[in-house]
Amino acid sequence: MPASNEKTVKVSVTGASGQIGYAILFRILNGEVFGKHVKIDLQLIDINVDKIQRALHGVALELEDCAFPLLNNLTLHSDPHTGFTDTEYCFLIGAKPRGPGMERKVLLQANGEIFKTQGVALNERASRRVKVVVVGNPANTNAYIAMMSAPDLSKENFSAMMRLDHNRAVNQIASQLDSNVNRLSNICVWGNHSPTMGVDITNGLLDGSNNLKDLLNKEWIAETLQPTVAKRGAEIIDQRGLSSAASAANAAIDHMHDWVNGTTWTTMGVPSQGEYGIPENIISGFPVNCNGERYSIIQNLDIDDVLQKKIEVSIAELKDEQENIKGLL
Ligand code: NAX
Repeated sequence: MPASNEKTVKVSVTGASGQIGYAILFRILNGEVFGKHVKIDLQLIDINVDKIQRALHGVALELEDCAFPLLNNLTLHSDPHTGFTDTEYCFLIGAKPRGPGMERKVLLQANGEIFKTQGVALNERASRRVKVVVVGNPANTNAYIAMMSAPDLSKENFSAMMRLDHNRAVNQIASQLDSNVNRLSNICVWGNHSPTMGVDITNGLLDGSNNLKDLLNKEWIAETLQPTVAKRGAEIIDQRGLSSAASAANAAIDHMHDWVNGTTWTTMGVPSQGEYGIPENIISGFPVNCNGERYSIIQNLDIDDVLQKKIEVSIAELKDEQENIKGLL
């Protein structure tokens, strides 16, 4: 018999039969986001094309076959309105991939329409406390579109995943220092989830007290760290023949886990309220703390000229993306 005080959360995942979906669902049901004692009503959403819906049914069969004790209820949807009903935690992963020769503008438009529909559905159906992380690319602008299409929800409900860039940076730094990632703190990534993002180690620490600024040289940061993180996605496609999936799923789990459970100093893509001169509503990577309920952007940090220039370039790219989808909103 379940204990009467047992908690159940409602979680929605779009693009559930895709690569990242396949890598994330089993971990969510294993308790890696909400804990080992929180039951889950899982609402899976993918588009209504026969082959894809069959694939989604196949994923559902496998989820059932895991006999996860935390799985309370599993439902499959092609309509986000039903898939988002009362949802409290939402992973927006599904998006249209960039086809060969497809212009970025065309991709922005196609995905813009998807995220507008999903924003409207969240506005109508989701819990007012819903936490949304957008993974589908272009993640920051898709999150902006969903947020602007959901006027009855708080802007704080929406975020974009910058955690993969963050994790990539942390791993590179740990490896350069021949250290462990656990010994590093206060690192973040600013701007867009794209090669323009800016890795920031200005406040970074090793073992809580040694400044990374004193341990890493400027040339390595500019010539190795920054480009390695910027091009990592392309490097993985080149080597694996497919885009990053398990590491992206892992980053989405880290993102939601820390938002739900609290943390100090991580990176989230969240709407600006004018912090650091970044225009209002631009969804940029920021250093944040989370208190288990809400995130807060860390204020009053020093930004040197090199980083400032990088942030400006990345924000200009985000403004350009917004300009391209203006007609949708
Ligand atoms: P896949 O093509 O394997 O899967 C995408 C799934 O989304 C498919 O099953 C598709 O049918 C579904 N889908 C498409 N439109 C939908 C809609 N309107 N509603 C619901 N489902 C829909 O892609 P995958 O490798 O899983 O990547 C998913 C997205 O993540 C892509 O946009 C990708 O570019 C993006 N990524 C974002 C990252 C980030 O750091 N923010 C990193 C990894 C990844 O590249």
